[in-house]
Amino acid sequence: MTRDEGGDPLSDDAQGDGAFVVVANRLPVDEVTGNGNGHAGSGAEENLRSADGRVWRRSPGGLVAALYPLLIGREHATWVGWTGAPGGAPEPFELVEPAANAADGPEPNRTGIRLEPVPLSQQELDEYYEGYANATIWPLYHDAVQTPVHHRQWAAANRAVNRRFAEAVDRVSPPGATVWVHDYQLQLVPAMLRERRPDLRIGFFLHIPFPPVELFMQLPQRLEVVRGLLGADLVGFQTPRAAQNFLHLAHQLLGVRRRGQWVETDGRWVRADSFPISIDVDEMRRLADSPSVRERAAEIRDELGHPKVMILGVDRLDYTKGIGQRLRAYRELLTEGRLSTPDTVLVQVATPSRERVEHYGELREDVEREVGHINGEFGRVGAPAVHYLRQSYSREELAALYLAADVMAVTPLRDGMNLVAKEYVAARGDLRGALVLSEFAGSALELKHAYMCNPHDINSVKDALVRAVEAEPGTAAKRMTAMRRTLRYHDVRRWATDFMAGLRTTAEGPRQGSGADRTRPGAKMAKTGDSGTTTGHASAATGGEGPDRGAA
Ligand code: ADQ
Repeated sequence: MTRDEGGDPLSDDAQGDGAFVVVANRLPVDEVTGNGNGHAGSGAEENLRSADGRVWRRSPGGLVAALYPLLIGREHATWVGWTGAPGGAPEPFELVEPAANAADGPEPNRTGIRLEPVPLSQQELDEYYEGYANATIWPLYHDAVQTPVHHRQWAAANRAVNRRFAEAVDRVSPPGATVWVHDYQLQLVPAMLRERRPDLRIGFFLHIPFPPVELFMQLPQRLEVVRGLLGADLVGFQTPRAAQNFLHLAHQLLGVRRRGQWVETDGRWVRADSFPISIDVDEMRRLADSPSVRERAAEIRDELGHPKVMILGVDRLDYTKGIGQRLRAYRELLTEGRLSTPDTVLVQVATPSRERVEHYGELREDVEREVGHINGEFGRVGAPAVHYLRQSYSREELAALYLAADVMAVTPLRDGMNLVAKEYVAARGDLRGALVLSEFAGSALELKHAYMCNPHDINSVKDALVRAVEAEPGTAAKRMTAMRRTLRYHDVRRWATDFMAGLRTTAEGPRQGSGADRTRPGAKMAKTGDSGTTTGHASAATGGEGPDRGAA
């Protein structure tokens, strides 16, 4: 997609000269080396090329899918991030695409996206990325469904790498530029950047949940992280609950004055609010409507042996996604005869993810063992009960899988949003298919007509699966229609527009009457430094007014 096709969600951005800098752990591309790295991508995703002739491919993942369409074609767009390979980083470069057809002439098309690579050594990757980001913060922010691991050395590496990112942004940002920092790996960047560049307008968006106060209080670097986020003008979250958790925490931990969605810190007002992310709805619709994808969907059913019911799961292989719970629910349904093979088949696509982090290796073993059990018990020659595909796929193949599936099972134990659920709904222009959705996914707040389940309760997952499988076509179509209506007005452009509009208006601060001033005299707690303790935090951690964990 190009930005010309649907207007520019950032065009009314009046900041500075319109310069726009995105900061994320990863650049939006992977380098294609040798035979193409074995990735099953296709089409435009494999056609990106930098000026020095190196070939790049759009990387898979929620953030990239969301932001790439907003940057492409922009004159002053820089993306600061890591290339994906340890060691020295290449010189900054601009992405270009080969001419799409002869009419474009021999000149490749400029994308306008300047990539500013940030180098990371192998040791930094171990400590900052796999350690602090993915073994400390990730589990802590997902309800501690795995025990967070704390190492002071990881926290030090996190600090050093966040500083390097802030320095890179400082280097590439013209005066008055708008900077949008993304996600849990870079929570210290907003404050580090503000210290160097008070002229910048800084937004931060957290793609994962923000935990309730009592959980967050476990983090040894809790003060540093909250102060880091408060360096932004606008801190965006996926859900209102997450924003409330953060506001409540800032008030409790730092004693900052609060007014509605705003808190005052160092003489500035910072807004925290929810901006639920979405997908490029038109792209998914177009894909699902294309004859080749439709043919491929029919072919998939054919290859599966024409089952009556195809259930689909598509997830990164992550313990938050509830893949184990889903498999267990499916096995019990087969055992009890509420579902049967070969009439029913489960296709589980599990993208390899964070394989060097210990919990992930264990998860993979558990999932593969369970798949083996189910197939051993319920499979037949040529007709396994579970098709387990630990691979990445092209957008086209994913769309075909969505179209082929009667039931889409999205059962995370906790998820910031979950784009797969939205992609499935966007793909089902035929109004067929049913979505089983965890009430602990951010998307459950919008996709209210899904078959909801509590993945912590296997019976609940089983019941939702059976209700979805047995759904009467008219009812399923009504549910799908309602969910598609919601998505139509909440696509990724709307997300970006809302966030950027919110960021612009932070200059005005909270208006009088925009919310109650929740400052309570005496609420301020004594602070003893970044890793120190606070007096009175026990009451903050367990205070009755603290938001609970329920997502829906
Ligand atoms: P993720 O945890 O990665 O994202 P999700 O929101 O589902 O989860 O996004 C995954 C994306 O990767 C989807 O666009 C999906 O199509 C794609 N994908 C999944 N499996 C794939 C495969 N095998 N091959 C190719 N592509 C695949 C994080 C947060 C989420 C939040 C997003 C965006 O954890 O809660 O919704 O960021 O903010």
